[in-house]
Amino acid sequence: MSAYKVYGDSLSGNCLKVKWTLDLVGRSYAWIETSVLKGETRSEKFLALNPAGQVPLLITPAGEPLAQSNAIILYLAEAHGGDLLPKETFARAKVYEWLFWEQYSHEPYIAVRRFQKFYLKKSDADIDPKLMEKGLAALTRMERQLRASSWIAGEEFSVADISLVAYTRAADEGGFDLNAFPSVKGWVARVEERFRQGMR
Ligand SMILES: N[C@@H](CCC(=O)N[C@@H](CS)C(=O)NCC(=O)O)C(=O)O
Repeated sequence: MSAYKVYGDSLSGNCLKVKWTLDLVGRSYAWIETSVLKGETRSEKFLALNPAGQVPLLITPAGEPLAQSNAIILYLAEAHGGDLLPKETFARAKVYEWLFWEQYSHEPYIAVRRFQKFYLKKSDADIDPKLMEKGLAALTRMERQLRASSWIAGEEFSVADISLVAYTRAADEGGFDLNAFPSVKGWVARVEERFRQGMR
């Protein structure tokens, strides 16, 4: 069976979600480095594959393209994931809850501030203050959750942890101090350990 292909930028947390999930489920893949900063996501060739002009983009072994990081990791978990999605319906729905929240209330602030500060080298004064305010609100919500449960969506490790760790682990590059969120910091370490164990 031919392998998956991933068009991804190694600097992007959204793309790393796909890499980590493929590594955890033990599927082989070809990684096609596609640089956002060099504008490679806007080339005619890439737009023909993903008209949204964004990475990550998964190409299945059957040649079908699939975009949106959380859709991709859910697909991989359903297709091969074993224990990356709870079997019980409500527990699974809680995973979806966190995945949708990540895209609406976390990534647009924490990832965007990191991109502007760390990659575009904008000064704090040139960054919309709303990004810090909303990013801190997202980390505060996670801190509360992770004081009460081992993993973000409950007592089982899942694709919600993979999704949320992607930009949380790099939040300091966006100017967020994770020392103020000790439960989040401990969880990041546990998720990273899980990646190391799973990929041995
Ligand atoms: N909601 C999308 C966001 C994808 C996204 O924003 N990708 C960025 C890199 S992290 C990108 O390709 N930007 C290039 C562009 O917009 O031209 C996902 O989760 O996959």
